[in-house]
Amino acid sequence: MKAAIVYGSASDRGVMKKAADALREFGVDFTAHIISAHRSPELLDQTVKEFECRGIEIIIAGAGLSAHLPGVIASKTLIPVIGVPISSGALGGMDALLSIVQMPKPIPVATVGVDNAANAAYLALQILSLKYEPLRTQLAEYRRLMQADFIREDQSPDKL
Ligand code: RP5
Repeated sequence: MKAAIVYGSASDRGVMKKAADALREFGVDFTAHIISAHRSPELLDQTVKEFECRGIEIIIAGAGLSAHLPGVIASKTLIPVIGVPISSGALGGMDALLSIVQMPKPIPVATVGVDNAANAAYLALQILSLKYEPLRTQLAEYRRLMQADFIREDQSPDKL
């Protein structure tokens, strides 16, 4: 199982670490790259080609502001791209959210909520689990425990 995490600036690291943590928790190998669609376009081109050669199966791409990174990656490959809008800048991530989610057909980017890099990883894990049975079992157990914790801890009426 191979994933790649790409983000547009070192200033995105804190958000994107949440994706890395979730992939690690489930034992999925990944590489991480800081690349900008605007500031280092040639490096982006080269890196996407390397993803294809290395058999990368899913890409998580995070960016803020005009946030073209996930869409430009998606335009260069058939590997599915999950986009993470990042709340850098004056518009609090609304700019990045609209930029990432409003891709023209037939070049989709599956978009998660602003700064929700963990959800990007969980979606990546679910997609990978279609192919990798042990991962499917791990995810099912994770959901079962999460549900049990939620019912035990959060639903107690005496917590008012
Ligand atoms: C985007 O611009 C990056 O993804 C980052 O969220 C934002 C600001 O980048 P820096 O100016 O902090 O490098 O391309």
